[in-house]
Amino acid sequence: MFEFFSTKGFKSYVKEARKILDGNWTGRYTKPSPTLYPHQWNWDSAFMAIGYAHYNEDRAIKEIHSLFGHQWENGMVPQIVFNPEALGNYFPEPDFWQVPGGRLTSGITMPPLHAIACLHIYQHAKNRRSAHDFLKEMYPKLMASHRYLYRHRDPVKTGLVYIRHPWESGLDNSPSWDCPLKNIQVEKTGLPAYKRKDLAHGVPVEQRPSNEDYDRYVYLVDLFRENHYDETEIYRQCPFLVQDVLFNSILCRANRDLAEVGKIIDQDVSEVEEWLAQTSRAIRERMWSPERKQFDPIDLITGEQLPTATAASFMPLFAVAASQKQAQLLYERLNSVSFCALHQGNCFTIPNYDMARNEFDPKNYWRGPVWININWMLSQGLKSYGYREKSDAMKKDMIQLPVRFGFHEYFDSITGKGYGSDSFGWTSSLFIDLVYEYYDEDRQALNWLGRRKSRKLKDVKILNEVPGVIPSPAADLAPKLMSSIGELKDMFYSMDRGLVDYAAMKRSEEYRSYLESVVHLKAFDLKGLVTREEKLAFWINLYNTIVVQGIVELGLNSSVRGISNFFTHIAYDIGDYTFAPDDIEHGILRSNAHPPYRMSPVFKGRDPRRAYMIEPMDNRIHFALVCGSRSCAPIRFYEAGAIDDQLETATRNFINSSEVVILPEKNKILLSEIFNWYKKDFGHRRDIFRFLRPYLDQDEKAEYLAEHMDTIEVEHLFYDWNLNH
Ligand code: 9WN
Repeated sequence: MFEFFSTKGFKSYVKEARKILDGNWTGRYTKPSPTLYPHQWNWDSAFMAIGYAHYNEDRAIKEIHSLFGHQWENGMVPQIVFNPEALGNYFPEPDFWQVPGGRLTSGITMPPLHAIACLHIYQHAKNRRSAHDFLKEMYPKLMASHRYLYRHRDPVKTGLVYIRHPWESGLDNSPSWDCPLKNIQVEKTGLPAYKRKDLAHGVPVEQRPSNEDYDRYVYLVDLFRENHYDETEIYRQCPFLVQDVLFNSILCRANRDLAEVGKIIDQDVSEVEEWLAQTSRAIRERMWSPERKQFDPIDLITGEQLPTATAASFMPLFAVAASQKQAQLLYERLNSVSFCALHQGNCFTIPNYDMARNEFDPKNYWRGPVWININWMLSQGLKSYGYREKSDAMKKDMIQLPVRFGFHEYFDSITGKGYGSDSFGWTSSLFIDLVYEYYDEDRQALNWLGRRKSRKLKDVKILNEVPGVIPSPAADLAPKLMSSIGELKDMFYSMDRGLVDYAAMKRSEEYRSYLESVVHLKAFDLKGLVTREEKLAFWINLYNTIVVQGIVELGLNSSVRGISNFFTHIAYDIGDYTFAPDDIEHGILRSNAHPPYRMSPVFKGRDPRRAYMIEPMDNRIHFALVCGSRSCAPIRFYEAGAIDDQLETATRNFINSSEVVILPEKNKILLSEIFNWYKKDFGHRRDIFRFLRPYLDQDEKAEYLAEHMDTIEVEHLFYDWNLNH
């Protein structure tokens, strides 16, 4: 296996993302989308600034300034700042809100992400001095916005603030609000006349909130308007008052960052620290549901928790408010089939709603699709608690979604298809942030490998030596080994949680007995393998076996990237010779072809192992080896008698997975890096297309490829180094 962490190719997508942001930029703020959302939105602006911070500090600062330029006297930062030049295309606009003083804003707020964005701007600033001035200017405004929340949205001092409209949550039609909204009795005749405008921009109705939802949204706005936006009155009368997990978690994290901001500019931060302590305690103690082992919002009208199954309930990870024990339980749920586990096929990172529930809808807005902003926050939260592998896998998925499917508002959690608006602001800006961070981590990883030589195995580590066990010949050794590996997988790998308990595996009796059988490879007579089929099955199985054993022995966390020379420095002694995974792959199975980016073949000169090369090579082996791609077929036992069918199936599965994506609308085909690394085996573009053709499901995309073989643009996807289990 060839190991190279490739980031090439993203630059063009970063360019595309920047172009989208340029297109949505109005000179003062960035529209969330070109037509659906023409005004300035509260938390969108924070997400935009986070992306801009990497390459256009000035714009990041202007974005925040523009929003806070419309902060209310009571400190509230409004959900929408309307652009007078863009009125007429959105509902509701100022004529409907009628907020005091004729302000051009809505009369509600949104999750307070701005302290987080301001700190991020400062941390990435090239011009530290002007960023310092920016923090000085923003600090009192941010303080006023948090003070507003604690004063007006937590009147009985619980440490948790309430939202009074689903739009304030940012997740408008989240299933979490079904119950409290249903409790609002709306008489159609009592509602002011209104016309939805969100359905006039080409987004299908099934991807947007329902009319029943809109009636209630309007009902609540009407109530605020009638009460002249008086918070005390609204608190008395509003039928929707919810302490939301996402809102409070963001506030908690924003307090943390605001305290940091205050310290940078030498302020007394005791008030913020008090808020931080109160809210994180209240999240931990009052929002936690011990029975459901999750965080749930609290409905202040009924006084009850609202049992939910949305991604918002994991948000205390982002706040760093969950205890270690709570975080572990959250992780187990988050990394399960309900929310797309590591290595699980047919899903893309965390959807907004439990995929196992009846109400789950992969297309409808906040009722199932994947949202980049939610995943961005959760991946940071997971990293803070040490769930690095999951956090990294999420980052890759977040990068891959727009690369494969475009810069959409949200994505189908099963197919990845983009929905809602295209050219979406925060998808573009957070993509930029992720790629910048990814490049950075990549650079650090490479430096780290260079510096820390100890993570390289110095000598070849023979994995089939057990003191006291004498090798003896056995003809059915290979099938025995595979069934023994299968047993280990059944016992120690949990598919729904995506976890492998390597430590327990290593301690187990089953592993000991597996080790004892692998010793006998030393007495195995390779000449006993006569037919091409026998040889193929034997070597593929052996390759897959040694990789799994290598991971267990070296204590790697299911990714071979933990050791820089993994594929050359673990080996089995077989008969008179030693074989590392690279010897098996490139020497035997690829007929001694050069490993990619290496100058010489693995068997040099008269290496006697050349006698076992399989010629001609069968390029389908690439889809049968434990290749590290989550879309690979699971490790299976290959049998000489069925090897051709099995390789056909493995190839077909791979080619129809997300490793080969045809995008007719972009005249592009995205191909796994495997086709790039192994040009020697697959040839160049036309040869690759010819190879793909018989395997591709016969649909319009396959037809498109057949008709555009000469003009279609090829791009390569980056490689996921997590093992396929
Ligand atoms: C209402 C702008 C906003 C996001 C929200 C998202 C959606 C508005 C709408 O669009 O809400 O605020 O009209 O649907 O739910 O999170 O900020 O992108």
